[in-house]
Amino acid sequence: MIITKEQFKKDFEKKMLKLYAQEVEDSTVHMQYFTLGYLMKEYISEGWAKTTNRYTKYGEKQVYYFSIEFLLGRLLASNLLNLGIRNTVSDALKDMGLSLKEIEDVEVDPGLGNGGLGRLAACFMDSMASSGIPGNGNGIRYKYGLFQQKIVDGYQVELPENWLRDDNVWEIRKSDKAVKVKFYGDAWMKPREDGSLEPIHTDYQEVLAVPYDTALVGYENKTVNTLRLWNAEVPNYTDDIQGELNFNKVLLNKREIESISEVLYPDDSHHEGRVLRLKQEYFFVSAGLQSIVAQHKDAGHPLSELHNYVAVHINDTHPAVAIPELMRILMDEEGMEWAEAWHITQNTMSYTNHTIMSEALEKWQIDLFKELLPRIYLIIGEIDRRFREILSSKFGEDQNQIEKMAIISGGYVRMAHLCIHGTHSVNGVAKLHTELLKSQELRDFYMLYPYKFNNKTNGITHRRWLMLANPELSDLLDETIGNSWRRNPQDLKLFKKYKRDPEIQKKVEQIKRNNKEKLAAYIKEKNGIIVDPNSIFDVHVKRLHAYKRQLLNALHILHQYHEILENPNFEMLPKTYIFAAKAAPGYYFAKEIIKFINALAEQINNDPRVEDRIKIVFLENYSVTLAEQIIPASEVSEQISTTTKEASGTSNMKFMMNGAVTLATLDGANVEILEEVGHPNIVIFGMTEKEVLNYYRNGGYNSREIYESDARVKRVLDSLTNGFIKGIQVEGQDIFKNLIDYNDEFFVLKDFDSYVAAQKKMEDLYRDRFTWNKMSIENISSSGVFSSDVTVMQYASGVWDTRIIER
Ligand code: RUG
Repeated sequence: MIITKEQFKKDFEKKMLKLYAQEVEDSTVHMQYFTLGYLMKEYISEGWAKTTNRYTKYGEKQVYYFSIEFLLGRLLASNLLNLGIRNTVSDALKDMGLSLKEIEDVEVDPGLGNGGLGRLAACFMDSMASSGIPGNGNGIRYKYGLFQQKIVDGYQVELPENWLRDDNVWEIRKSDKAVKVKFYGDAWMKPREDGSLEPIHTDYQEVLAVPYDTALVGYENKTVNTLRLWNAEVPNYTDDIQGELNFNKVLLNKREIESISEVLYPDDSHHEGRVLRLKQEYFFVSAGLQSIVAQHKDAGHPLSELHNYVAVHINDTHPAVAIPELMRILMDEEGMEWAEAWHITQNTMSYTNHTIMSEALEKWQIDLFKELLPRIYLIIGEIDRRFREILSSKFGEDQNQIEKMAIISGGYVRMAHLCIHGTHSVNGVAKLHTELLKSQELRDFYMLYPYKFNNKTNGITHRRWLMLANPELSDLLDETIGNSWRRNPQDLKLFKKYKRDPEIQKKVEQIKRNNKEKLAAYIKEKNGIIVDPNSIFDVHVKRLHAYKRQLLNALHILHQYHEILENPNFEMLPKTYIFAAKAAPGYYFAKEIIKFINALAEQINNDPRVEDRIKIVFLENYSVTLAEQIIPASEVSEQISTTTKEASGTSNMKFMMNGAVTLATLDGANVEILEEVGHPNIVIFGMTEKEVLNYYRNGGYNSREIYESDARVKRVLDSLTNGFIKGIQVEGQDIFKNLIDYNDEFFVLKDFDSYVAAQKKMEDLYRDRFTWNKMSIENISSSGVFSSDVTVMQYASGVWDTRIIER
């Protein structure tokens, strides 16, 4: 959009007056944020309405991305950027004596996600809008996000993440678009006179799903897509209650109903928690599909053509109930026959798998499922019966094979199996991951449906992760290669020709230095730790999980500490190890690793013998906004998961785009990063995929042997249990047990030696400034292929069959 400074100032002053009855000069920064936010929403609204009308008018096929998480990050800065008015607004505010940066800092990160899965969904939303793809998000409007992490005495403490405490300027409540979702009750098939069967569902509980819409603004184009998040509310009982509900009962019901959209990933270690999770999943899926079908009918399109107008993407198995729910709507509400409904459903739905970790491939106990979703269970039963017929025709009497692949088996409903059978496309999120799905985890399904399997390597939006997070580097890119990379991120490769240019190298180094200084100031303010911007910033930020091996990193630091104590003249470049990670509340071992890292930090940071050669920082409450600050200041990107375990990773892409060098196992998208940058520009270590698979298949790994034969490993592990590291009596024992008595499931000790060597190699490379800066530039200029703009275009043409609209 085009707006002059003067016009903006007038609008801003008027809006402030309207909202707060106050002049700008008397306003607080809080008021300024809300004024600017609401004004932006006004600016966006015209384009938003036009886009929605355009989609309806031209009957364009629309994508609906169903996801349990959307980890959006702050929206003010990205909306200003995408509207193309960030500089104008910043200048205008400056004229008024205000600071855009300070105003942007008021915004609270939406608590709508946890990690890579949700962040990917957010990147896709930005990229779809920016690429002119008609793409909408569909999810839950959680009142509280995952949790707010505090570190107290080294331990993770979880507090409610009350992100909606103040107004959320970006959303619009659409009460008139509310729908009802049914839980519990009795469902059966009643014979009609003509012999056909009528589905009956009685005595159900109704929940009102009220949508809140948020605009997804495309980058300097005319597209504004919609993220629709559903809020669970008590229906207006006056029409359908026969007076038997007393006030207390209503209140009780209210609590139960509202809890559906209360928190992300409720604790599922007990029955009630598991019921709540399934409730959440069906809630947003049913509401989303009801509204999609209603819109489709309103536009006058025939239902038999739904799949030509609508693509529903199932992001991980959480929205898998979309398959039987669409069947229910088409059959029970629209009177369609099974065969036609199934054809439409399969052709509408596509599925992305994000992990080979079996614990994340959801399955539900039959009893729980049947009680909560009786009608949906009947439909899945029929899908399973028909699927078993297909399997019988392939595998004859091989009952084992049939049970292995069935959807309902062994007392469970298996959601991944449902997804593969009920969709037309199944994709993994990096080449290695997809190959592993095809050859290992989902091999039987690949044999059955080879044509459904495809790879779509993840991506990240360069607008947030480069343009917004690293404005200085963005300016340098504009100065050197022009600004075409902003619209076409693959043009970042033009920057490669500067890799040996001493002047540009110096500028890249200076930009990194400036970002490091800013992060150092943040660390000082938050953690009270003084870190040296001349030290190497070695960064490990992601969810805390044993397979991501924050433990390997911490054990290596402990090893370095021993080296220093043993040899006070031990030579090493000063290093600042930065961690940030949330552990799932019920994941005890992950929390112990957090405590271990903090205990290590406490001891090493305060040991004068270390002479500041090592500093460890654990930044609490990792979030998108924090990542935007950490990543541009990072030099070493720790991507050290056990090979085969990380489906893709996306922070690896963000780091390289900001000039960090990756220290990696050949896992997930690290493999493709290596393909892009080449061996001289990345440091690879650790077991290969074949080795890992061999060990898992044939055994033979004995972690105790390593402990007993490698003196460094022994020294490190013993110091976990002998009181050498203070304050980890319990944690130290547990970590020791995990690595030795339980044989180190994630090969931490097996990879220890090569990790130590890789760290050493990194340090040597860093010493040579020319080489390091060259590597850094190679990484930046090779990162364009990892823009999610590229990924969503691949989905659009290969999976969703959507067109790009620029009208
Ligand atoms: O762990 C994976 C990451 O490797 C991947 O990059 C990301 C996006 O595809 O998804 C993460 N993931 C997987 N998050 N949750 C799961 C399993 O439910």
